[in-house]
Amino acid sequence: MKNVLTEAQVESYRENGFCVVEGILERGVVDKARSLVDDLLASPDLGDVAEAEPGDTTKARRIWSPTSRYETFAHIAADSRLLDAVGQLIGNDIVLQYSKLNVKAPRVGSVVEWHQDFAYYPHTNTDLVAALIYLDDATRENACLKVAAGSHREGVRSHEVDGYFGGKITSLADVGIDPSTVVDCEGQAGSVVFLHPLVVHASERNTSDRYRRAFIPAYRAADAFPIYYGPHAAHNEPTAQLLRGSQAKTARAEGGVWRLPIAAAEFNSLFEIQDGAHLTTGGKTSSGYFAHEKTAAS
Ligand SMILES: O=C(O)CCC(=O)C(=O)O
Repeated sequence: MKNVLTEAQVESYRENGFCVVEGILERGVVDKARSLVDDLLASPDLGDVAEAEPGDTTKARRIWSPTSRYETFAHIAADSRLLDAVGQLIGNDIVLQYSKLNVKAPRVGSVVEWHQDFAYYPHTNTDLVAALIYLDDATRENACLKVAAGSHREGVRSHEVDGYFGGKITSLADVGIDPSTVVDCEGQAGSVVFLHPLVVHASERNTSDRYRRAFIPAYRAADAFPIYYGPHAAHNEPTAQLLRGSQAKTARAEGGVWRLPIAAAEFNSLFEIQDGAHLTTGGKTSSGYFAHEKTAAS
């Protein structure tokens, strides 16, 4: 195991809840991934592979679980330098929890509202890290990620809307976050933004003429186990995979009280719950984990 991150980068992650790192992945690997996504997005019908932008079924905003579908992404998620870096943040017994690929199409890309990943996927401890890998150069103009620096230090904030999990923090001020702490995570294609699971982050609509696409493998320490098995969290578990080190024989628990993401109806994605679309499209099926089921008519 090598030290891929500098001490300053590790320190920045601990202090601020994130760090942006260039040069971990080889350029050719990132180019190959981008061209695979170009080909996919050129396909007239993405079927079950992607979630479309609302109102424009020709444009995808999310490609589901790319590591389960495409070797190119499975290889990147298991890249030894990337895992070396992840190991510096969460230890060297590393499980790939899930993966996704967010597509912000030119002049379209949906907003991602302020949220903490841990609010969606609470675990027994907080040694989880998402690696957001830009496939395109990302700047403010094409809606790079924004992070509220240091916001990971105050636990899980409320993501409730009307008494149920709504997948977002409606206003930074409401949860006591100073807007001046917000940092734009700009980076060249191939840069990796390592995100602590409690850091509050978001991104704007893409108002530029350029794509902003990001592949996001999410990792956890092998001894971090989910404590919530509602459908949106449980569906990741069958594909969770130990990538390095040993399977845990014990679960490590951090003390405290964690909020559970109990939604009013089942949802397919962060976008859907943040929009409230799950309430009007009827979600999917009823489940013991939901407080009640809403239908298209409600
Ligand atoms: O792609 C982005 O800008 C944000 C990604 C994110 O926070 C998420 O999908 O949970």
